[in-house]
Amino acid sequence: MRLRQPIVVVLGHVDHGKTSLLDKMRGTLVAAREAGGITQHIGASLFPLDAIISTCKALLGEIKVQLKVPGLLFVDTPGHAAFANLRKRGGSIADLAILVVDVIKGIQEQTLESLELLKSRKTPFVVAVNKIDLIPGWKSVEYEPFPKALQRQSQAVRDELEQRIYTMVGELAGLGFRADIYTRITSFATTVAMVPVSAKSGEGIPDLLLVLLGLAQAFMKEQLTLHEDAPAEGVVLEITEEEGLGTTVNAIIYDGILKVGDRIALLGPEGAFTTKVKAILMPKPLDEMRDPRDKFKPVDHVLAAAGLKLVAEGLDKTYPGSPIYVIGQNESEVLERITKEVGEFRLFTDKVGVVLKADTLGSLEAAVNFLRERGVQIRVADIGEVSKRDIVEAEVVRMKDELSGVILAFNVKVDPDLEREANSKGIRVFKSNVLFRLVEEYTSWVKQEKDRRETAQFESLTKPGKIKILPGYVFRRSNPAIVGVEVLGGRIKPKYALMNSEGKHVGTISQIQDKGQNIPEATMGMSVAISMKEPIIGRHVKEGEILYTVIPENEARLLFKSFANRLTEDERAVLNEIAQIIRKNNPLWAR
Ligand SMILES: Nc1nc2c(ncn2[C@@H]2O[C@H](COP(=O)(O)OP(=O)(O)OP(=O)(O)O)[C@@H](O)[C@H]2O)c(=O)[nH]1
Ligand SMILES: [Mg+2]
Repeated sequence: MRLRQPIVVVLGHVDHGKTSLLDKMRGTLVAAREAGGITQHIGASLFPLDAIISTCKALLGEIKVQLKVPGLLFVDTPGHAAFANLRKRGGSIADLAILVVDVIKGIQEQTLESLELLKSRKTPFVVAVNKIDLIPGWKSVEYEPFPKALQRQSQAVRDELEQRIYTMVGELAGLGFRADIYTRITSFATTVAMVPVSAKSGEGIPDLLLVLLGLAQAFMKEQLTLHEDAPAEGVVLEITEEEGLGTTVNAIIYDGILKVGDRIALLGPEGAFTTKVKAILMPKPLDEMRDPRDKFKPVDHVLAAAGLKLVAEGLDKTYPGSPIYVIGQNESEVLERITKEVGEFRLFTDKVGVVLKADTLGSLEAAVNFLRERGVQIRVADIGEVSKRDIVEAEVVRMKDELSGVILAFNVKVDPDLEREANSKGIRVFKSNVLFRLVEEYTSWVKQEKDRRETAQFESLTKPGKIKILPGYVFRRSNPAIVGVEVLGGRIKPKYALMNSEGKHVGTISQIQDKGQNIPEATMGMSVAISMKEPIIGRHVKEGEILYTVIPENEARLLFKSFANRLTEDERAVLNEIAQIIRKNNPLWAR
């Protein structure tokens, strides 16, 4: 059984040191030259096993693990967004990832986004706690293993580092990841290893390489088995124009063998299509490159895992994140597979849901999964800029549900004229390059709008109120009747109808006055004067009588079912009294 190189991806927040870390790792291996150098791939670098081992041995002493993978293929620092494109059905083509976190800055927005992506793609990862040389007082020795480097430091430096790392451990725990410094881990299967490193001076880098190899070795035998004769499977990373070659794609092949002349199936905006591989290009070694335009050397086949450039007709029709499947026996089967695969997240439905646009297949898939996890309905999900058609779709949705009639633009440009057009139709366009911020902006807007609407609806409902006609305070008997009342519970407002304790309507409040001034409402404990056109005091209403506000049944039902928590305690009590009165004749009232 032959194993292939694990594909390793470096991701993390901007400026936390992804590129530097990869460069520094390259640096140590280049130094171990006699062991066979690094092979440059397209968009990736292959660190051969013997070079890694001899580096680690020199620094860490004898290595116990039996290592069988032929090396590590590092995909050149795609960053968190491009990581999404390293997709394959149900996961990532990255076997392992290094999440780089700046020890001074800690976990930041794109770190969170990276963690989300790693979680949703189920990619095992190591946390490189980078820039430890920036801890004040740190004494550097190039490429020293971390435990040794730590011994060299003063107690204050050690405490500072420890405290920063444990803050991070706490944050990771809050996000659902158990993590610890790799030297303290007993089970790498259940705990994320943290390796303190400096991409500047190289401390911790041997440890990082060894932890990666150990993880690959221990947990991924199955996944890393190379099917040497199987038709290749890969993914499009980038589409690039090359002088003299036309449109080419940079791709990673993660299983099987790819040969010149193979027919391959890919995906694009028009759906699945096939083409024939005209050439497979790898980078020329630097010493063979005479002319900077002469960067590539053709090869007739490659085995996984590899980063390469493909030349073929029609590659301008594909997009980043597209699968690449070599067609073996059955072309229609492969096309069907590829179409089905993308059908799960390129959506054109008539659901009442949002319109989602993203820049690549990978980012679209990530966004669809993210929205689904949060229960957001999606009507359309597609790749590309926001278009007139998207506005039309959102408009249709908006007629049924204003809160879903929106456009979410993830990593795509939005033409200002189109956005204005959308806005003029009341359609909001949410845009961001950070997925969880995009979704959070949308969901918190939805929440605010719902709150606002709920408040407006609650305000419009008739509130429970209970008053007593004060004996000796009849200012006018009729036309209109004007009496002094005390509010015993809840509230009264002008235009509220009143009933007596038998449920009989006695009149409607015209005005409420307090010390001769009209007021908009009176609440529990207030004594005020009210005027009513209808009743004659002494005949329809007696001095000292208790009256209640008349609440329409549908409003009462809402108060009971949806707004009970917004009512004050006295309002709730009065509402119950009112219900009891009416239910004597109508037991099902407001139920
Ligand atoms: N002191 C110190 N500086 C570092 C270290 N790693 C990276 N830097 C510096 O941090 C800055 C950002 O490093 P990069 O490697 O470009 O970071 P990146 O994560 O690749 O950044 P983007 O690709 O822009 O997302 C550079 O100025 C580096 O020199 C480190 O370990 N120690
Ligand atoms: Mg970088």
